[in-house]
Amino acid sequence: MAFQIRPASTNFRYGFSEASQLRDFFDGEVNPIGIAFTGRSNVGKSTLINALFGKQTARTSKTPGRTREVNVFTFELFDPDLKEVHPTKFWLFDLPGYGHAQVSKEMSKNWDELMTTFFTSVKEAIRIVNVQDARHPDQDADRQFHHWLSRYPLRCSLAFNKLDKLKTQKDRAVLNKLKPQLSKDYAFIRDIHFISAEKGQGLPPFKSALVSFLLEAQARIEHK
Ligand SMILES: Nc1nc2c(ncn2[C@@H]2O[C@H](COP(=O)(O)OP(=O)(O)OP(=O)(O)O)[C@@H](O)[C@H]2O)c(=O)[nH]1
Ligand SMILES: [Mg+2]
Repeated sequence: MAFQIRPASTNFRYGFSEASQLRDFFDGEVNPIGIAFTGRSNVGKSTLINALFGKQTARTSKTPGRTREVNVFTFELFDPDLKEVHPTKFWLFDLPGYGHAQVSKEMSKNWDELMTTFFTSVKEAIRIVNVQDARHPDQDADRQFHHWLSRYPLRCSLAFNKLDKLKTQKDRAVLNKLKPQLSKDYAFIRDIHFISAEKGQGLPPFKSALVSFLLEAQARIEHK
C-alpha cells in the first residue's frame, strides 16, 4: 500500500470572501501544497470534494452559485499498512463557480477580484482541477475560463463529472472525441478524467493521480 487521502481528515480553516484575506493567507503560507477545484456553477465541485475527502467536507446544493467564497481546508495523507500519517499539511480549496447567469455586477466583480488574486498567488504546488459537466463539456464559460487561466503559468487537470448521466455509448463517444482536441487547445492540461462524484465511477484512478501529484510536489519542495 502507499499513501492515500486520509478519509475524514479535512478541517475547515477559512472562508474567504475578500481578495485581501486571500492575499494575507498566501503571504503567510510558504509553499502551500494542495488541490483547488474550479468549474461552472452546479457541475458538482462540492459533491466531488466530498466524494474524495469525506462526506461532510463541502456544502452542496441544488441552487447554482451556492459556493461564493473560497473555502479552504487542510487534509492529511496516510499509509494504512504502515499506519503512518504524512507529516505535511496539505491544502484543499473549493473555489466559487463561474459562468452562471443570475449574478449581479457586484458579485461578478468580487469573483474576478477573488480569482485573480487566487491564480496570481498560487504556485505550481497547487494542482488546479477544472470540473466540467460530462453532458455539456467545453461550454463558452469553460472556454472563457481557460482563456483567462492561460495567463498564469499553471497546470490543470480536467474532470468530466456526472458521467452517470451519460446513458448511451453514443453520449460517451462525443466526450471521448473531444479529448485530443482539448489537449491540443489547452496545452496546460495535464490529465483528463471521466468521473461520477455521485456514483463513484472513475474516482480511484483520479484519487491516485492527485496523491501522486501531492507527493511529487512535496518532494520537489523538500529538495529545493
Ligand atoms: N447525477 C449526478 N449528479 C451530481 C453529480 N455530482 C453532483 N451532482 C448534483 O449536482 C448538483 C450540484 O452539485 P454541487 O456539488 O453543489 O455543485 P457545485 O459545482 O459545487 O456548485 P456551486 O457551488 O454552485 O458552484 C447537486 O444536486 C448534486 O447532487 C454526479 O456525479 N452525478
Ligand atoms: Mg459548491
